[in-house]
Amino acid sequence: MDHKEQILLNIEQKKIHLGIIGLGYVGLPLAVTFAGEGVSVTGFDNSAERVWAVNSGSNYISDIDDELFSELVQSGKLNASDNFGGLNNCDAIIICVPTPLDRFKKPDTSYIENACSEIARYMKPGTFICLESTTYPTTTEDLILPLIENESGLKHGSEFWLAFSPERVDPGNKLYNTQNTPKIIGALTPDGLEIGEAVYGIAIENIHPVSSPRVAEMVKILENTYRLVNISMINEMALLCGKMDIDIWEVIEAAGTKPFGFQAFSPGPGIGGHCIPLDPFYLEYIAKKYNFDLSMIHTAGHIDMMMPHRMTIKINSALNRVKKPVNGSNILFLGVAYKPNINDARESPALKIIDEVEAKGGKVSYHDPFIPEVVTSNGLTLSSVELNESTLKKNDCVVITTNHDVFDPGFILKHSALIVDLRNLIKEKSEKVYKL
Ligand code: SAJ
Repeated sequence: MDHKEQILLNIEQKKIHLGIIGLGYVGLPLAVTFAGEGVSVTGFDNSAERVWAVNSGSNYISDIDDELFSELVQSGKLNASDNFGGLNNCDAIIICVPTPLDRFKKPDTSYIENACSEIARYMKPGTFICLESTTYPTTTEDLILPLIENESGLKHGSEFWLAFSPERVDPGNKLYNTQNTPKIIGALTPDGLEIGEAVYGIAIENIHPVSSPRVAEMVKILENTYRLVNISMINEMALLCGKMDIDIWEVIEAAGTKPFGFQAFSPGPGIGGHCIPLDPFYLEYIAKKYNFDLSMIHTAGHIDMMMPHRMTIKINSALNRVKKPVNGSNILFLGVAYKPNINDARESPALKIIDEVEAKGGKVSYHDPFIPEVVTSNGLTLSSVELNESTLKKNDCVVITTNHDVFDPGFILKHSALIVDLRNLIKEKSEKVYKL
């Protein structure tokens, strides 16, 4: 029996051992989904803290059910390790590591390269390897393939197979999860695609194969570029409407009555998260290799980069109308998570606005029920304050930066002297509310 026959048989009998590198908001839900289908899964992560948390059954990803997580760990179906030597026991390895930008907004593929070097060092012949991290098209064929072949001495196509299958995790989404979100996969060979579809078919309901890894890589980055461009576009429209005394929210609601050809996006203080504001710049980067300037991404990025500054000006204008300078005013920010009902503040525009306002002398504080403490990029360490009548009353301005469902608009409106509402939380018209 050759390697391909062997792995397909093991998949069919759910006897494969799956390794997942990177136990973040993508890797851990994926590990739980496979373990929940009876596959034995080892998660690999450099963070001893995360490894300890997994092996002690304490879940740290809010979208995962705590009880299920603990059961899977206790049953031995799911475990974690920071010793990558364990990759030698894996029949299939899925890479879910970060793909950030460096300080110059250029792709940082070091996490992918380090993971692939560990795989090449320990993998056994007959292993299926799939990258899920969002990256620029051609990464799988031009970066990963030669790295693994050279460092492992194994031959792609007969001794290992390589594919790309983008993650589509939407943190906080109660409707769509890892199992029921359609999964795109592209592989370098037909055998690799057949094996990849069989692996993912164990745990995911709907698999959509495409003709190559670069198509799959482009699918994902198109999805996120679509969001960056449209969110930036609606934010710029909101700023114009503010100058023209037009309620952008009324415009969007009315435009939404068109039953075709329009998708509503909500204006906000800027785009947070570790995907939408970053991933498209991987595409802008690789396009230059083909002498192609993706001007839409560049422009959308510029608009988004300016949003926190424009929000600071809005706060300044609101205080100015009640004859108060930013300097010396108490300013309370409601919500620092990058979007509602989640506990993640990465790239959150709220933190960028807090830094700008604090730099102008504002006495800043925040309340976020999901995030007890933050450190801003200027190194400001803040703890979430209680949200009650006295907190609201003692602030000169309350800024709504994230519209968590738990926030009570009526209560906030009643007890605040001045509100800058950047998320359309307060629907009631009021002289003391300034909208985006
Ligand atoms: N935002 C707006 N207006 C909108 C939509 C979003 O201001 O109309 C803001 C949000 O507040 C947030 C940022 O944009 O700060 C990004 O929000 P998001 O939900 O688009 O992004 P993520 O990073 O939480 O998750 C997205 C997934 N979201 C959706 O599909 C709705 C999906 O695009 C990807 O699976 C995921 O990024 C990823 O990993 O790429």
